[in-house]
Amino acid sequence: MTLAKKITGLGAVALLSLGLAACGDTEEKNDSTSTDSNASSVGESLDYKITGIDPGAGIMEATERAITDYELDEWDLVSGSSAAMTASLKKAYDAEKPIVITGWTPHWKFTEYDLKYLEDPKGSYGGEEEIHTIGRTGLQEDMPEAHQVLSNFNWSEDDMGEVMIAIKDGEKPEVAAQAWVDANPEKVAAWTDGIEKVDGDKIKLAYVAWDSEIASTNVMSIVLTDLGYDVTMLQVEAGPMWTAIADGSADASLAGWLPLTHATYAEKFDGKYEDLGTSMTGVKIGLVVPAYMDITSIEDLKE
Ligand code: PBE
Repeated sequence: MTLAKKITGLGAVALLSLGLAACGDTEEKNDSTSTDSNASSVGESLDYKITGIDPGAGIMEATERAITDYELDEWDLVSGSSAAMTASLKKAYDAEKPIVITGWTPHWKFTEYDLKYLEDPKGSYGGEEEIHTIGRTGLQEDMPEAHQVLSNFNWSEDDMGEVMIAIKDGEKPEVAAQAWVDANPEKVAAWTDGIEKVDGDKIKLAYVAWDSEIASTNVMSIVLTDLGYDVTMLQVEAGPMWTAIADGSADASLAGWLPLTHATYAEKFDGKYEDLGTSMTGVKIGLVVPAYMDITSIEDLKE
């Protein structure tokens, strides 16, 4: 689109600011209001790259499936980490540039930025997901108290959000978790009431460095410590996390996303772990873009 053509579509105020900006800056910059203005499609403007997270995450597998389901042959899913993804998102968002990320709820990014899920008519990302607590076999026998607390554990998206946002704002995870525990004695009591204290028994919680699971695992670590446990938090990748529960090298994890996100892991280790129940319902995974992007469905990435 030429500059002249674009100006015809602009209002007086926009025209004025364009004129003013043109005095001090280059015309070229004025012409690129969002991103690569020469690109004719979202794909082109993004070099056909979806910004992913750690390779073992279930959302990565779901995204590969979406690429197949929607015949997005030109697109690549780029792996990285949760932290790298949010850094890329911030950079794109601040510049009002397009970006497509692998996103999930609950996550503070939806509080921080105006984002939307791309519609998924083919269901590559499933529907409503749940977060499950999983334990090694034999946990109930060996540590009945912890087993009970872990089975009781459930909280809301808002609860998790408080911890996640505090961490995002620079608080140390254990400090943010402690603040939540201190502020919510009745919720903690619902998980621990009637459970006897132990005397320094060692327990290992495996988790992946996803913002949601950093929050939950830090909270549970404090709750179990207060019950007398000697808690180790083991940060690993998703595959090793499920393996650690299955082979008993870790005792439990709060990071099982089911039925779809971790279906491959759950099937692979079927019978080798115990599902201790749901800590949160109505969670979700999918492709997420800034609200200012002019697309609504994964199908729109094909253009
Ligand atoms: N997540 C957060 C994980 C589960 C928790 C959606 C990034 C995943 O995709 O495996």
